[in-house]
Amino acid sequence: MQTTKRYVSRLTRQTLALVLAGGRGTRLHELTKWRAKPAVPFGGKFRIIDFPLSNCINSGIGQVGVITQYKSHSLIRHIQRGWGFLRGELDEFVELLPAQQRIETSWYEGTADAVLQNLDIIRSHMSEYVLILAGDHVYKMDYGTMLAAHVESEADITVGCIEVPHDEASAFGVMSVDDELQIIEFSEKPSNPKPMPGVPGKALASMGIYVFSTQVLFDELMRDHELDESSSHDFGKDIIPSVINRLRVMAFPFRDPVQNKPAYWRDVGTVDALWQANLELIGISPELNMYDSQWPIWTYQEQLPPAKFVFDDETRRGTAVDSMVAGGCIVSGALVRHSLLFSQVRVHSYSDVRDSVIFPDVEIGRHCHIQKALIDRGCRIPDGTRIGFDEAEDRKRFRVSPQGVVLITPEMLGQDYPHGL
Ligand code: ADQ
Ligand code: ADP
Repeated sequence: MQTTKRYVSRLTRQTLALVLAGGRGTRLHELTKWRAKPAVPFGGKFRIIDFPLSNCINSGIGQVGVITQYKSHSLIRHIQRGWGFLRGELDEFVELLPAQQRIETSWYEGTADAVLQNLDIIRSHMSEYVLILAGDHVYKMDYGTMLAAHVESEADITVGCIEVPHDEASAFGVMSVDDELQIIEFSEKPSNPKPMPGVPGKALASMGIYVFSTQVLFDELMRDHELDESSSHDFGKDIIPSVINRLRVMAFPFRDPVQNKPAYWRDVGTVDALWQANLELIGISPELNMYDSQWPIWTYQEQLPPAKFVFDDETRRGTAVDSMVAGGCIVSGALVRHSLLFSQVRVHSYSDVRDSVIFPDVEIGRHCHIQKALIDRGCRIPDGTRIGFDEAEDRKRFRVSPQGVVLITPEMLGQDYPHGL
């Protein structure tokens, strides 16, 4: 494959990326009551959408539109504040494309409709390729290699794919491919997913990311639009299954080029998955390396002082171990173990926090004992609170996930959500 740097950078410059960031992500329950899933905090100082956006910038794709719809306030604020550093004079931008009834009076229906409603904007960019991305997955991917594969294989559409455990496959679009990697079958969220030939425990899942040659995208969106009632106007449900017999639709397996295995890719769509993916980061050598200077994850960050640990002679505490602690945190007279503290978290004397993920601006009072919790932004945990020790007690006030993670939001504590959630 012709993946010389110059060749790939010519392709990335001819590409417009559209990040679909309008979905709610209902399986995150109260965490997405007031924010879209792509705006959910991740990794101590990021939000989920920073991953696909950083992938675009690091891949050399400077023209990016973010299509928003559901509860987009915090997402819009984050992007306006954090992603304005691109150089407009070099035609680099992250542009917000809110649902705005551009074509008809309806709001966005499915994902394809969300793109269709921005057709005139896409047309005005005159790019050769359009890369459609989901805004709600955590991964580091060079889209340049996917674009190169699209061009080399003379595809009309290329779908990013990854191997997933067979018993989880019915949550995805599942495909079968021929020797050349052309997709010959595609079913969206099948109840009986087909295993990969020769690999019974795995299925080949769509990552929900697509390269379209621009004219193909226009033609297919218009064709789908005309179907009206018989289509839900969704890429996974309608467009991809309807084109595989007519067009050349190729699969692009997302693999780790160094370790030659399926790459790190997480749909942190449930409370358990979100808690676990965050805590994995504090392991000794996590699969997702955020300390990689070759592939920085960009974000909006406030100017904050360093984390502070105040040792208290009486409690003999004031530390965090086996943990990650973001800027602006103060742990005073307390012990934090195997936990991830986002920015500006305060943990007060005599308290003990373990196996927990604490979102920004949380205050944990004195004499609190907290384990296996996910605490949402802005919660003020009253002195003496115990969480994670008595499931029946926890269930009365909070949400307990199938794997026993206790989710706590300001509303559950009778408190207001902070501004800029
Ligand atoms: P799902 O993840 O179920 O399946 P969907 O809920 O449509 O697909 O979300 C895809 C992306 O679009 C998300 O980033 C979401 O935020 C966004 N989105 C959803 N509705 C939107 C709207 N109306 N406006 C703007 N953005 C919107 C898809 C594919 C599967 C594939 C999985 C991989 O359909 O084939 O396997 O992604 O996770
Ligand atoms: P406790 O954790 O025992 O309830 P405090 O809330 O008073 O006690 O905080 C303990 C320590 O945290 C303080 O002595 C101080 O060193 C530090 N601290 C608290 N707030 C700030 C602040 N705004 N700036 C700098 N340090 C602070």
